Amino acid sequence: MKKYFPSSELIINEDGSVFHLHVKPEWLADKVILVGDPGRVALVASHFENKECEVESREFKTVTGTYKGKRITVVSTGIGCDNIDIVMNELDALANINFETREEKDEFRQLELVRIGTCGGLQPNTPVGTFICSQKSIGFDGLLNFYAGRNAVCDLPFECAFINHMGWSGNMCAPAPYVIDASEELIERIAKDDMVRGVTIAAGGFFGPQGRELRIPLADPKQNDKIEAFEYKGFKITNFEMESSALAGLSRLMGHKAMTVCMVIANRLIKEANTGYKNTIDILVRTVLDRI
Ligand code: R1P
Ligand code: URA
Repeated sequence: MKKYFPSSELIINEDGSVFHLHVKPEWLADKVILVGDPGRVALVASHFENKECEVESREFKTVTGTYKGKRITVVSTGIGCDNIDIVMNELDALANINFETREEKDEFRQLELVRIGTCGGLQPNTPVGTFICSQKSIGFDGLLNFYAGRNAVCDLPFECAFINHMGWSGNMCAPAPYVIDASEELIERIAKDDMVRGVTIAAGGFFGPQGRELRIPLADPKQNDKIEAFEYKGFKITNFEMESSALAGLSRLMGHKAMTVCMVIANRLIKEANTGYKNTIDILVRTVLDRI
């Protein structure tokens, strides 16, 4: 029996587009670039030879076009793993659910998703300007815990080692961090050997969860010192951003390929930041467009 999705579960707008993204099934390419900032969609699309659709709703802006003969969709997700839940489920529905019958399609269509973002670097080898691809992501967000199969796709020994190292229990562990790998095939093809391969913490906020203290003290003042010192089987934690864990986790559960690559705009170790990054992130955009 085919799975059927009623209108309360998969909301389709009157024009046949999916609820939040406002994208119609025929507009979705197999290759998808995700960016946080809606303004970054125009930057990616400025390299397209042609645009076949352009749509915007809330923080979700989408353009599908062609780059050197490759059909690519670029979508902005806004900030945070909660938005990744929306974007990934709606993209997967566009690819793998028939919007006329509301049934799962017979043949699975696999998407290739690359997130291009910005991040905070945590190590001496991640100064401002470094491109870090998230080989593993540590999700502080808890999103994946709501889906069956979470344990089968996560690196459970790594999770234990990290929690033990942090000495966290109770509220600091709720939800428990989950550790998830990006697509190895995409990393080989896109990160090649000119990007740092790292372990990324996808934090549930920009300030406290990333150890930034303004007026309110942190629950664990030693959090970032411990994160910077953590090492497990040769892996060290390289950077903070806010979406890679949910992207890698949901992609694994759904059967898609995904990876995140971010440009470092603040190095937390040496306390430097670059707010003029909007001009330089284009180098990363062009590199990903060439390799996707
Ligand atoms: C925080 O400033 C935002 O920047 C990073 C974080 O993941 C978070 O979304 O990525 P983007 O530049 O893609 O938004
Ligand atoms: N994005 C983040 O999430 N953290 C940083 O420090 C910089 C960009």
